[in-house]
Amino acid sequence: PQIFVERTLAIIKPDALGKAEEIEDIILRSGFSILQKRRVQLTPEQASDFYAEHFGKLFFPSLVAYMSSGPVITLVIARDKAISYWRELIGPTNALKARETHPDCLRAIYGTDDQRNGLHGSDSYSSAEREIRFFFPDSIVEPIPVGEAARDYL
Ligand code: DGI
Repeated sequence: PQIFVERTLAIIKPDALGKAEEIEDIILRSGFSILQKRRVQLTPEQASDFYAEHFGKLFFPSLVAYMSSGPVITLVIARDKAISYWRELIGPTNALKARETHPDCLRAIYGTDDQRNGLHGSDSYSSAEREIRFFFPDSIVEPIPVGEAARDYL
């Protein structure tokens, strides 16, 4: 089968920033390459733009306040099936529930509750495209087919 190196956007959120090195280590040990990395202090306006799909929801103002409460680290990470694999690794949105159902996932380990869940991952190809461009405007987003030579290792 043709293998694609897919990219996704990961964010280490303000509450998990102190564990960034540990988390980056886990990312690398899970078969991802880290292609780009930026430490960013989001303004409330930028956080609102990033989470625009949630505008109008009850938790929106507090989500924006949280995401702009301190620096975050944004990473473009890549491997085959990166989008779904990273979502699986971070686990369910609510870190408290995740501790019961998926105790090994990163949100269970580094998150606190339904808002402060430590990590973000794009949930689809179209959000990965938008979110990578949001932080890395010059970045290539399209999956890269791995060359013929790689087939010898399959
Ligand atoms: O894609 P996810 O981050 O897993 O989840 P999402 O896109 O539904 O929500 C985006 C973020 O908004 C999520 O990481 C944490 C926050 N959030 C989601 N649902 C709730 C919430 N925050 C609060 N306080 N309450 C919620 O029900």
